[in-house]
Order: sequence, then C-alpha cells, then structure tokens
Amino acid sequence: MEEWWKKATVYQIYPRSFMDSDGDGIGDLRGIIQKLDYLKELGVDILWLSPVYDSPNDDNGYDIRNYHEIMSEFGTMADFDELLEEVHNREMKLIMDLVVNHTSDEHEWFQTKPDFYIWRDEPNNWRSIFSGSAWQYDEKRARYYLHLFTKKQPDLNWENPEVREAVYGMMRWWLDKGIDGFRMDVINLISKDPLFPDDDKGNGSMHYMNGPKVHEHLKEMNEKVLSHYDIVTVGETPGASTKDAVIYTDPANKELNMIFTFEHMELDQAGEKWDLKPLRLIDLKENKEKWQHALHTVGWNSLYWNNHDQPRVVSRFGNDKEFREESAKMLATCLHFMQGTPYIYQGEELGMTNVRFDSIDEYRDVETHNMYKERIELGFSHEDIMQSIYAKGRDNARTPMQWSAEPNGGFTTGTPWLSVNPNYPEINAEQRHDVNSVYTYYRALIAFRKTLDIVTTGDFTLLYREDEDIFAYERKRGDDTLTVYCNFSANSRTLPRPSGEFLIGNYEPPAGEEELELRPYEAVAFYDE
Ligand code: TEU
Repeated sequence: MEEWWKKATVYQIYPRSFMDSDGDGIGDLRGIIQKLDYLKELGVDILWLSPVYDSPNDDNGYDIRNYHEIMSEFGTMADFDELLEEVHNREMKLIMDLVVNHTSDEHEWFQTKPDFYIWRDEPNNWRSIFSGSAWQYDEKRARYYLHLFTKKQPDLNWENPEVREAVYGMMRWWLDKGIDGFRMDVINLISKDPLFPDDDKGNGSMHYMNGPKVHEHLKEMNEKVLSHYDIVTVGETPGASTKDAVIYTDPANKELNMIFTFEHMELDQAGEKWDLKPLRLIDLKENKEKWQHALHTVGWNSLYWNNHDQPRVVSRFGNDKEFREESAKMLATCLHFMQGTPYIYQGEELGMTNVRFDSIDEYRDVETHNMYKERIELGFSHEDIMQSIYAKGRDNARTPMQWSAEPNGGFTTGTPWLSVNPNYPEINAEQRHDVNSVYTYYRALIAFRKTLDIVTTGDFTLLYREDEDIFAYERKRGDDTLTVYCNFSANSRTLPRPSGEFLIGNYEPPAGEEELELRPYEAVAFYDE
C-alpha cells in the first residue's frame, strides 16, 4: 500500500482542552468541527484525537469504560460521525487513540470477565507508573490485580486469546466506520513476563516494556486487522531502543508504521521524570542523530517535541521569556526538516508556554496529584515539588487552547475544567493573520514537507557535533543538499555560510557571502540543488 503517511504532518487534538461548543467548560466534538477550517488552513494532513470514548475520567479518557460509546461531555456518536465526515470533506484524515493495555475498572469486562485481567495471590514489588504499588487488592475476588497506571486502569491479559479477539473486533468496528488509523497507547507494555519476578534494581519495567510476546501480538494484530485497511499506525513505546524500533517499524516485519521514542524526552531528567537536570544540547543532537540513522531506509521515525503528557517545548528547550517566538520557530525548524512524520500538539503552532499555578489544587492531573502526595510523605518540600510540576507536569500541555483575547482565551463561555494560561491575551490564534507569527511559520514548514522530497527521503549528517549551542545538520539526496542551522542559545554565533539558496528562517534572511551570523535562537535552512 502507498506510504502516504511519510509526507504527512499530524496534528494532535486533546479534545477536553481544544474547543468547548456548549459552555460547560469542557472541550467537545462539535468544538473540533468548528475549528476544522483552522486546521485545514494550517495545512496538516492527519488529526489524532486523544481518547473520546466513554470514561469515568480518572485519567482523562485513558481509562475507557465503553469502547463503542462517546464520552457524554464530548457529545454523541452522531457528532463523531459528522466530525469524521467533515474531516474527510476537507481531505484530511482522522486517527483515534487505541488504549488496550488496560481498561477502566468500570468497563463491563472488569465486572464480568476476570480472566480478561491479570491476577495474583500476592503482589510483587513492581511500581505503578503513577506512584505506589502496581497491585491493588480486590475484596470481591480476594486477589490482587495489576495496574501499571492508576488503580482504576487494570491491565488486560493479552495472554488470553479472547482478550485479543475482543480487541481486534473493536478495532475493526472503528476502522469499518472509516477512521484512518490508530495511535496505540503504551502498546509495548502489553506483554508481561509470565513469572512476574520481583525487580530489585528498578520498578519492574524491564519485565513488561517490550515484553516477551509483544512482537507476536502485534504481528497477529497486523495480520488479522491492520493489513486489511489503508491506514496509518503509530505505537507509543516508552523504553523502546532504536533496536526495538527497527523491529516495530520495518515493513518486512508487518507490525506498525512508526513508534514514539521517549529517549529525547528523558535527557533533562536525573532519576525519575520529576528530578530535574538541565538539557545538554550535545546529548539531544547525539540522540536525534542515532534515531535518524537507525531507521533510515529500514523503518520510519515519528518526530515530536510535545504531546499531552509533556511540558511545552518552548518553555523546556527554548526561551519563553526574551525569545519566545524566535525559539518556538527555531525548535520547529530543527524538527520538521528531519526524516520522519512530524506531530504537532495543539497550541505548539502558537508558541504556547508552560503554566505556573500557585496552588496544587488548581492542578487536575492524576499523575501530578499522586506524585505530590507521595513526595510530601517522603519529606520533599512543597516548594521543591512545585518546581518539578512547573517544569514537567502534564497540565502544562493541557491548559485550554488559546483561540483569542476574549475571556478564557475564547475556549469556553463557561468555567474551564482547567484554568486557561493567563498569557492568552498575548498568545492566541489571532496571530494567524500576522505573516511573522509562529503559526504562519509552521504553515510554511508544513508546506515544504509536501513539496521538497529531500525532507522525506534524504539522508542525515550531523554537523558541528561538539558545539554546545548549535544544532546543525545536512540532508542529502543525489546532488541536492538541504542544510539546517539552529541556534539553541541567546548568544550570537558566526559560522561558514552553507551553500545554496536561503529557504526559510526565523529572522530576516542573513546577509554575508562567506560567513553567516546566527542571532539568538536563529534557525536557517538552505537548499542547494
Ligand atoms: O502514556 C504512557 C506513559 O508512559 C506515560 O507514563 C508518560 O510517560 C507519562 O504520562 C509522562 O508523565 C500514555 C498516555 O499518553 C497517558 O496520557 C496516559 O496517562 C497513559 O498512557 C495511561 O494510559
């Protein structure tokens, strides 16, 4: 089948925070429909919806109660069908989040089919990714069930063939509706070591990340479901190495089209994600280079800085104070000219930033609250914990989309479920009318990907490897060269001017024939045909 997703750009929508059409403070499907022209104008090809299924929302929809119903706050199945039709009318595609490592404990399966889940008489020492033990005692069954995430997200037992058939049936049901693919939530956690050994060095993850039967299960899923449709699949795979990625994405293996690596999201963490450490640009460069090389001509990369679980990249790797617009555009340039399919997370195209609420009560995320309680008990100070939340908390990404300078950023006429970032009067989507805005810049980058084949097919060479401020690389295809220079610092720097024509940059085109001065957070791309 044609690999149309290689030239595509994906836009991730977190429906709860995208657009509220009915004033209840929660984003919804009709709100998304209202904004489809905005997305079409941006030029993105594929929309990925975070979960919209019926859910008690312990983890904002990643705890599914019924895979065949729409969450009531988001609308109805009729709204969904209309959304899908309107997306297709605009020649875009729609992919859904597939959450099948676990369900909600309120799913009918958990109530009536205990064999669908994982039970033990005694817990082992594995830890939940969201704090505490990964095992919860169930009074009714007098046994412990496994939950790698919250207590309300029991893990499915993929060893049971009935579980697999039930999941495949559900997937076919959505694909037959005409959706264009899946983003598969923690799909590399579905196979656990059947001995459930204690983990004396870690939290247990080595016994379930990329586990013993994960490739067997994915091949079966591909054969029985995916291969029958012209779709795109991306696996979310924390802890996957480049070696794992080759196995998941090499088309000869018939598993997935691409995966999300987490390695570049862990370079600014010391121990757990909450233990902060500054990013060394050299580490980021080495890491991106490794992934570019490992999958070139073998598999396929996904490219991302942001999603609903990560802080805003302009606050994280850029400079959201003095150089917000410059650094937002620089980061986009750096990512979008690499090989792979880029993912833009809602608001990234506006240069939206992290948020700092004074009180823990203003936060909504279950991971943040669990960590807060745990660390207070461990003796961390409130101030220290808040610093971690400001830097890494998931609600940084989840504050509502900033559409305009109207109250609540034009997101809702009611009270938003999570406060809007107070900077909405300056940072909002009205910037799309400004030719120099972050939005307009993203639009141009998205368009280049469609017209310049070298972006999709060219090979990758890292330049100035030892430089601590400059991320520079070359893409080559035949005699053509695309050169990208990105300044990750507020210092000006002078480098030899690359050959070819100036293609795009985040300042006025640079002067100088031999040399090129890179201004603070400047990015430039040159194309030599
Ligand atoms: O996230 C999986 C994952 O590994 C997370 O632990 C991620 O590393 C963490 O959120 C970072 O703080 C997926 C979803 O993207 C996330 O929203 C869900 O909460 C989680 O699975 C459970 O479904």
